[in-house]
Amino acid sequence: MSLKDLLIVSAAVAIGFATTAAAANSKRTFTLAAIEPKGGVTVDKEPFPTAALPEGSGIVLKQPNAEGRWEVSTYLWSAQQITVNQGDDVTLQFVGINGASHPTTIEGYDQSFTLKRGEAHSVSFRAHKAGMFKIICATHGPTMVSELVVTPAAATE
Ligand SMILES: [Cu+2]
Repeated sequence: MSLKDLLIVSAAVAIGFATTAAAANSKRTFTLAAIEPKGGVTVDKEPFPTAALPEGSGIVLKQPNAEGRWEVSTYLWSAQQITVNQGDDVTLQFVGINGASHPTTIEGYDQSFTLKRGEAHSVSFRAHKAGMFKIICATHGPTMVSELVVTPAAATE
């Protein structure tokens, strides 16, 4: 390998490192909507289910109405998992769509607030701690839980 070739390779490596370093401290923005997917049918097509459901208010099964229609729904954050890099500046924009109120905690990042329908709540922080942190609605367990995954910064950084 000539000196010129070596310089070209070195430059490419340097650019590669520069790109990696820039990516390690990015601004990341996500929207988590409080949603409630719903399904329903009449008992003449599908019988009302009798199997036990997980405990908690996160799954709602409504008895057949006068027309024999029953419904099932579940409360969720629209994103079940959010992955960022350690050091990223993260903004989570919460929007209340379904459900009157969601008392919410982001574990590990000391964030607690109540999200109401028709409102938005923005949380911004630097993801300084690597690990897996739950975003929990205290009302709608066990379904309304998402994961914030903070991947550790590379050891060379
Ligand atoms: Cu909730």
